[in-house]
Amino acid sequence: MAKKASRNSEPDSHVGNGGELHQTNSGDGRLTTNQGVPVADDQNTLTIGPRGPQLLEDFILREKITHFDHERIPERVVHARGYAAHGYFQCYESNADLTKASFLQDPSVKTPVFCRFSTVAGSEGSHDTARDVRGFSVKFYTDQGNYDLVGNNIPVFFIHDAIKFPDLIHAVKPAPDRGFPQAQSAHDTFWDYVSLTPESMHMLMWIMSDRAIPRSFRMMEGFGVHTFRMINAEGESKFVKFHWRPKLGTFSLIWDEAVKIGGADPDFHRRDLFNSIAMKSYPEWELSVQVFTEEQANEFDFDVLDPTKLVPEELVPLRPLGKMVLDRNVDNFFAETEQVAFCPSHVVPGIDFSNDPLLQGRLFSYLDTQLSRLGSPNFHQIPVNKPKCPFANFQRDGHMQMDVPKGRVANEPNSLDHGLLREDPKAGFTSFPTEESGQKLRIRPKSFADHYTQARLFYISMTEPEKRHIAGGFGFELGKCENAKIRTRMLGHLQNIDEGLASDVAKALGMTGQADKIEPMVAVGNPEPSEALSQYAKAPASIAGKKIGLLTTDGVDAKLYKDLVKLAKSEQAIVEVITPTIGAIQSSKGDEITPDHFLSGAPSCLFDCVVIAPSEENAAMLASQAAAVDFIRDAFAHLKVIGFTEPAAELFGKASVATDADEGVLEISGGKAAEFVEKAKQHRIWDREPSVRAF
Ligand code: HDE
Repeated sequence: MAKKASRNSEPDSHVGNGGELHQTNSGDGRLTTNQGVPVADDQNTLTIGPRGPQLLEDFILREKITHFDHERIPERVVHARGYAAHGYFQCYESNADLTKASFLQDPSVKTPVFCRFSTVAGSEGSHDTARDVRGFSVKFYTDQGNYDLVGNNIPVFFIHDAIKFPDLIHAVKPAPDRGFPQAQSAHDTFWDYVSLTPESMHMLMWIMSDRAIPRSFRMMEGFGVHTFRMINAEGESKFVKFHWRPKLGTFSLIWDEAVKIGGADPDFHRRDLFNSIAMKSYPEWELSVQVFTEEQANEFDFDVLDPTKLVPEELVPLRPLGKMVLDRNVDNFFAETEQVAFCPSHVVPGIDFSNDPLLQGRLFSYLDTQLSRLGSPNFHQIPVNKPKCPFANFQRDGHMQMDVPKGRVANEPNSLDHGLLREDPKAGFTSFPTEESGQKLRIRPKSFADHYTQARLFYISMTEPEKRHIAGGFGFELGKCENAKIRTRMLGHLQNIDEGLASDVAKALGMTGQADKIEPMVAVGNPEPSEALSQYAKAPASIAGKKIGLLTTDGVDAKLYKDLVKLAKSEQAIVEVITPTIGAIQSSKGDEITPDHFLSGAPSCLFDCVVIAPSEENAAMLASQAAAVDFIRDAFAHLKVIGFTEPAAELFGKASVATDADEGVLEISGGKAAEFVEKAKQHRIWDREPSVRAF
């Protein structure tokens, strides 16, 4: 019996209708104006005669067009391009010893969350795979109010002080005269700025590493970056650093792959998140904290208030708090993902700030930006921003007031409303009473002066492929700088970080021996490597959450197809079928298979590992397609595991890839699909890399 395999890559609707936020425009199915007037004709404007002039009195036309004219709001000045989902957070056990934050007390409670991932520099319509930091923002709707943990996928930042942020962002955004380049740091203004700002060096190492080109939001770590405080019911405070760890492991793209995906599927990351939630393969992260006292912090050889520094896990291990699961796509991108307003100042009792100067500046900036972006101090009334616990105060009026507050009184204290709303000195938010004294100064603490030791720590903690990619990243970006002075200045900084790295980058640029001499303000330390900083030293051997691309034709080997689908399912991965055209094909047993992609729309960069298995009859036709040749060539250059069946040999010849090139190219005819899947768990064949690119 012919079975029909359906496409699994593009669910046309998503599961888990939010319900609460979802509204149709009219209750009874009739199309109406915004005033509720039923519309008789929504296709034709009111005119005098069939070919005559239009009438200004057409309120239906004017309402529709006016609303359309005002559909856009300012995009976020940074993190404009983002994607989000709903889910929940659940702690593993009570953390009452550490914090009184209510959502961290009871493991039976699921706290709703809304989580938005973003790139920083690109505008809303830019592509997902740009080299950039990724935002990692989580809004916890706790029963003590909303808590926003607004972090990044990199644990440090470029600058010490918020006063520098506009300059940093102006430097990375398109140049003001010409309006390009878009979503890129590979240009003169960025590298000029950071090379004149040595505190950026540690962050630059992360940005040039694979961390800045994640494989998926689902495979990305997150960090709170700053040092925060947690306070327990006894009023004791500890410092904490927040970490999110993805259950699937942390994986990245190869730079050439990221560039090609940018063209082939600019929505690569958002599609990946949407589809995996729609298929009920819910992404999950573990939230942990590093906990330390002020006394411990005083012993570290860096300042925990300096956001360009991390606390190595060898110094303070991670304490797991709980897990976040994202299990529901948004119902409406604009209403939820665009209108969500995160503010680091949204904290709850039990969580407090440190004096990190960057954090302090952020506490002002986010509330301010929501006022211009969303246009009103009532943005907390937008459903996605609204607390899910009761909230009430005497704030009134303003643009777009959605509530109808009742009563004569809008002031506090008062004796007229029978004392309905009162402060709660016991359970209300109180700031940790730190002792503060000193002169009023505009000055940088000396304890922030070491710009190179942790940059070195990061570099020496990388595996060989990760080191190569960092050198390649610097080479590519600096190669795009027209001004040679910027390149020699950056080479000078790199020499202070690691001589080997500086020499590799100089080689990549063809500028050996041309580094400036840059004197560090304090002696650069010689730290021990920290394995936790490397992605690949701790990568799980797994294809969970990944995609196998099966390039095939009519007549595909039925057993191979079936085996691959079955194996993938058991490993929580998926198979997507690519054929020269998009119409249904038949397997060798006559089963009908609807392909997920047609060849020229699905280059191999969109998949984690690939199988090339044309039928005997169609092998020559496939070998005549340039896109099929590129498919193999790129898969090989992107270090992927490639499985093939015998008829694919001609295609390999055209791509100049030997069928026995290395352990990652496997003949899998005759029921050997399991061998392919086992090998694909390695993710990439790193040993292949030196043979396909210098850096
Ligand atoms: Fe942000 N940042 N930022 N930032 N940031 C914004 O707020 C700002 C910084 C981060 O998904 C803006 O609502 C200043 C560090 C994320 O909606 C704005 C400084 C970290 C998001 C703003 C920083 C972040 C933003 C723009 C230096 C990691 C996206 C739109 C003091 C810990 C939130 C908006 C979302 C967004 C200001 C530095 C993370 C303008 C002034 C460090 C994830 O308010």
